[in-house]
Amino acid sequence: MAIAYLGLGSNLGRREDFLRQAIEALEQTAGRLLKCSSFIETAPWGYASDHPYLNAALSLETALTPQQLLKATQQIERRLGRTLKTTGGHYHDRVIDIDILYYDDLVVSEPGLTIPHPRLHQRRFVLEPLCEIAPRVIDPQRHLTVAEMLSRLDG
Ligand code: PH2
Ligand code: MG
Ligand code: MG
Repeated sequence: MAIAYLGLGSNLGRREDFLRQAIEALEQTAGRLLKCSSFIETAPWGYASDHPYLNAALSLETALTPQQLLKATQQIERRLGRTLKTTGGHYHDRVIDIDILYYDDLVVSEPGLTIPHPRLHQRRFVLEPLCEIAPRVIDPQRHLTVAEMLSRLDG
């Protein structure tokens, strides 16, 4: 069994419902929910949009490999109605986004799957909810805790 940390986001439609449905689907197909953060409202980051996000982070105990977990998250995104994929750093509004942030202390770099999530340390909308549930988890690439990375964003 591994422990995976996931980041969730929605900025279209009934955002809270989409997050709840994604969490329920993850419990059914990906593993046992250990902790879930509160849902926090955040401004769109990295692109211009009139639609604010709800973001959350959770931890799962999972028997899936990282690749299987990625497939499971993509299936749930499609099932909830996600259409556009991010291409070349161009973001789109979306009903649901599920990103793998950490998978134990594994470092994975392959086409379509990078763990830890490559931009996690720059993103308050990821670090803030993650810090609620896992302040002392250590980033295996940066050798900093989640709380340290969040405080470095502050100043
Ligand atoms: N996700 C993005 C791009 N920008 N901004 C916020 N506030 N929340 C997100 O989840 C988010 C974003 C790409 O996945
Ligand atoms: Mg994302
Ligand atoms: Mg994504």
